[in-house]
Amino acid sequence: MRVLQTILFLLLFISTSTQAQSIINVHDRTTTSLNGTWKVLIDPYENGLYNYRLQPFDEMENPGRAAYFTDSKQRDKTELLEYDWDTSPTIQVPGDWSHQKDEFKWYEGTMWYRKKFSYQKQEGNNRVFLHFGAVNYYSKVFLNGEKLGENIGGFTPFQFEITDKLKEENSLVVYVNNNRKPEGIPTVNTDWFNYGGITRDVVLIETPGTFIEDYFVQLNPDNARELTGYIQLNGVVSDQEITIEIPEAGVKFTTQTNTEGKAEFTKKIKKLRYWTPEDPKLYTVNIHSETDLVTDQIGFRTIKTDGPDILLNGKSVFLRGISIHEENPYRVGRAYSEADAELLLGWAKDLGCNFVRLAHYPHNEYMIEKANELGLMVWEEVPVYWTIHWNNPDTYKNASNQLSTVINRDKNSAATIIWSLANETPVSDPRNDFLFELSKLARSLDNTRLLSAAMEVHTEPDNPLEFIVEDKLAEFVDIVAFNEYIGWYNGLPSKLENSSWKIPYDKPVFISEFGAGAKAGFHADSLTRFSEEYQADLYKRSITALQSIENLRGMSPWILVDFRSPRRQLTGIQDGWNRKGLIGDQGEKKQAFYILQEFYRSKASEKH
Ligand code: GCB
Repeated sequence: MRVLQTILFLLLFISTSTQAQSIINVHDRTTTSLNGTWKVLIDPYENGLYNYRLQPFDEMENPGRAAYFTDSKQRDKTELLEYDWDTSPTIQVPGDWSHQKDEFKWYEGTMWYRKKFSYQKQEGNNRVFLHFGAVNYYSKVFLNGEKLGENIGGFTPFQFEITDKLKEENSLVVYVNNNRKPEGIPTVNTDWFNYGGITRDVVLIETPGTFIEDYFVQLNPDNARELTGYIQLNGVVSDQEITIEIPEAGVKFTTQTNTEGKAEFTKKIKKLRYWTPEDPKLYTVNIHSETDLVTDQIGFRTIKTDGPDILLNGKSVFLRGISIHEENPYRVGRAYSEADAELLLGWAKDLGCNFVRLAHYPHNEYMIEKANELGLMVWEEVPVYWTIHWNNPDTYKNASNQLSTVINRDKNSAATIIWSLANETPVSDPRNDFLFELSKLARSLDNTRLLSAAMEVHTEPDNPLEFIVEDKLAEFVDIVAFNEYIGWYNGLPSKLENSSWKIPYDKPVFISEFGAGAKAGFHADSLTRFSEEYQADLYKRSITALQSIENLRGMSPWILVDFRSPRRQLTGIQDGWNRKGLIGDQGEKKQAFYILQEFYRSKASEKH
């Protein structure tokens, strides 16, 4: 029976995992920003989407003027029209709605956005794409009253070609719904704030008729003297000459596209200055096709594991990490800009990190670009978090779409060394099948990075001090990562002193979370919950205890900065914030920040 179930499930998985692609490296393309002031209509009853018989306007041939996406305006005083975009309020894009207006703070539901814009193509046969960095969570996009399509997932890019749909004056209307859904990725239950809205940049990308849609330029993971990858054209595609050039490295060669517009290559190269945290060298890479040129800044490195070691360019590294949510505490809201990335990653550098875990969903592209520039290795994650619907093929399709979209977006990022499949998911056969399929998908898309997932520890009744990591998932990832909260959710920090570990895998071990809550500026003895002293003591003891794990090759404690979470209601202490940050919501460094900083400084000066 179980075998049959599994086969059926896998068939469903396989038949539902094809994806549409977004153009990569958006920041180096010809773009026009649609960021700025947008009109909004709050629509809890979805009046703009359904008539009073609950029939959806976007599935009707003639939706009529009541549908908000038709952007209609009262014709004369006799017409009854119960919305008016021109007099509706405004909001800034990018940016979540939750913290732009007080009345939107706790709102979960539908909000409509409208932007009017005019656009002139630079050249007659150029093409134009409408690209969204991310919209949380579910969106439908309409241009000049016509539906372009939909997207599910709040942290990944999507786009539509609008070449033939553009007019001189355009009305772009976006339906955004951030309702949490049991079958969603993430599901209804998380420990972060459900910021709604168009949370990342919106741009028009103009390309030549035939353009470089995608490319993968990486070192062969088994041979650092070899460059491998592909270029993918979109348009008139076969028999086109492609030139790849890395001027500073003296690399220049040509290759030819096949009938699908793909040009694969393998090229011997001289030794490069490999990307490392100490020397985050990025090379200018020019890719020319007969009609297009794309320039990117790419670092080159290899990353592998060998038994318990993580080898960066063949040398064992210890990942001095920290977990980060995509939030700017000063603005109280989703982080989305280059300045936000500088703030967050600047703090991580100050802490002595060479690694960041970008939890629990794909962060924006500025974070990835800055990490490449600053020399921070990156763990990227998809929001397969806690208890999701493992048996639902749509849930799998959603997860696999988010995973393949982020891999597609960041596959040339040297900093990105780990794709994480999940966080603290409860062990069961359907969960193992689901994650095994995701792991195969990730490996099929990218063989140049490592896989991991944040797993859990457990104890047996006869020995409550022996912490065990035994999980089928550990067998098909490269790094055995787990979260542990000994001393916070599990006893007091002194419990760490007598703890021992059973982790029966010949693989690197990584502690993806440990931590304790502390309100910045609250001082008491080290047994008082939420005092800085408690948190600092837990950090001291954790650092000592974790080092007794033989295969330990890194950690990313929870978390860099306090972040908003509706689960955290303790008045006067939490006030809606998860207080496990090493930095408070006003940028105050807590005592534990300095404990970890000292440990990381001493680790950095160790010779391997
Ligand atoms: C965890 C979760 C993280 C939470 C954290 C906490 O294990 O992975 O998302 O925020 O614990 O603070 O409880």
